[in-house]
Amino acid sequence: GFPFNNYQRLAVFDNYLEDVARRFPDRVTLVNAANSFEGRPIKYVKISTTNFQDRRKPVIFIDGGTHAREWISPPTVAWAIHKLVENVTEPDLLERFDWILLPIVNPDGYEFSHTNERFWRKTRSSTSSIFCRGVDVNRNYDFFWGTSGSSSNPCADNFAGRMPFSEVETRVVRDIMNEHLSRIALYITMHSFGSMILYPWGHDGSLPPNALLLNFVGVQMGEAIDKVALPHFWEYLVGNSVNVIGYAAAGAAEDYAHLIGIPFTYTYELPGLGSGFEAFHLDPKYIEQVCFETWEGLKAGARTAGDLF
Ligand code: 0X9
Ligand code: ZN
Repeated sequence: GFPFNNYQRLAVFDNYLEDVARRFPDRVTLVNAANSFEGRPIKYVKISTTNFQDRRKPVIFIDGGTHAREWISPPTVAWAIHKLVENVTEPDLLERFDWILLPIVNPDGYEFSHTNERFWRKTRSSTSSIFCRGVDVNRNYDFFWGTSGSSSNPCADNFAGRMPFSEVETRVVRDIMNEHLSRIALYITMHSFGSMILYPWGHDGSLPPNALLLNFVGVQMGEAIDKVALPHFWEYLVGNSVNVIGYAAAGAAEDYAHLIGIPFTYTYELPGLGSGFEAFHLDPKYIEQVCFETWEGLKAGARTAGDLF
């Protein structure tokens, strides 16, 4: 199984996806979506107990590792794979849904945060500056691109890129959304930190027409997590992105997903302890707990969104 006792390099995630695909061929399909800027394969799995190609069931799509330094994110996606394939305790989740699980959207940045700069956030693509690399994937979607909370300076951590979808990493997520658009009931992108569940619109804080339902599903998820969370973790806050996190940011994944028609779309800000950059580095002794409690949220989200879809 996957080693949840410590943070792992990209190769461990890649090997895990390959391993489960090999061991459970009737349930898991491994996809090598594209190569990152530096040539690393961006891998994801499709999980279905019937036949993914039948297109009969609603899809739950979860990604992680968009921001390189948010190391607690990828293991929560690996945990979901583990619970749907290796350690199935709730078969209804497989009977009702097909799943798409993409643990590391930004493999170049993730590796760079291990080898060079622990708090690297962006991709590693070349820019118009010879000194600065990388684009913020969560500013690179075509949703009010380049407006609030974004920079046109390639040296900034929130650089939106030279145009929408300039990054292959962003395009991989976009293409998954579009390929399965009509049946994706729930899209969640895993970030850290802050113990928050955020929903659209994140560029200006206005609310989409289904905000009441977005909030309802969000609260179900937050409460499911809080029920099993450690006492010294913060309680989850659920609400509109701008309202809850306190700043507007255009070009983000959950907004783009909702714009193109996915009804339930959220950014999770997973727990962090401490302040400033150190909060991105949650003590590895908490990885299992965060994975476990986050899975409670995901299950509640899938079931509630599934009922409403
Ligand atoms: O700023 C972000 O991209 C996210 N926070 S993080 O600290 N993980 O970088 C929040 C994104 C919230 N969603 C929208 N603004 N739509
Ligand atoms: Zn993030």
